[in-house]
Amino acid sequence: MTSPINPQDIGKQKAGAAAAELIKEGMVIGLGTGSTAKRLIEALGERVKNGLHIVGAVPSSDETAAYAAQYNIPITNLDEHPELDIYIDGADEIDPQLRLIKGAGGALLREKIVATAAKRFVVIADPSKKVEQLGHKYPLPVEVVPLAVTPVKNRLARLGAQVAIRERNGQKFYTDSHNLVIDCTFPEGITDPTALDATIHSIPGVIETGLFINLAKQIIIGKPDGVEIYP
Ligand code: ABF
Repeated sequence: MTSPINPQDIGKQKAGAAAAELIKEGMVIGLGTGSTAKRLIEALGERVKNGLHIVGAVPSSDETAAYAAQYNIPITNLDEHPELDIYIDGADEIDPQLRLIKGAGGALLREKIVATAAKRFVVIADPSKKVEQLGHKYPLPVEVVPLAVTPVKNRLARLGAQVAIRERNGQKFYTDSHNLVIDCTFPEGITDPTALDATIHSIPGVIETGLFINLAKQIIIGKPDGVEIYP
């Protein structure tokens, strides 16, 4: 297990550990992606080692699948279990209405599919993720079919976004589903997330956006001295 070295990391660990306690015997769960989700997996792994039996976990990325396997968490999929008891994942930004920007890790499509398959979606985060308005700290990722990336990029720019095709190590970044990601920065922030999401979804070639609206039911914010839970 990674040792927490700063208050933010300790907060992630507290949030992950608190969320692991929500997982009960016999559940089918969804596991998120990112460093906070890794703290959840570690805490859940400890509970599994101590005898907790879960039916299975649907991972939201290949990286999470591999990490969960290291902790002997049984992996399943949405064909075996199309309905999940709970999905727990991190976020990049969380607004007061529990709307989220996700996808800095590039797993937005699978994250949204797994989140919508769950009866309950709980977000885990450190306090830096709370914002008054979405879009000021992180760009909005848009997952796009590679064939359509240039026309979609131009359309997104016409919506007022500063656009960049995501790269990693100097190469185009491909998602687990073999698509590209366009990161969109809106200089004024995102004033109407619902309308923007609908507009972007109407562009042919767009697969998914990192806006998660009306999906999160609860937020667990971890701090060095404990957790805050909303609502
Ligand atoms: C996933 O991991 C993503 O949707 C989000 O981009 C990121 C959060 O990562 P971390 O917990 O490392 O801040 O949840």
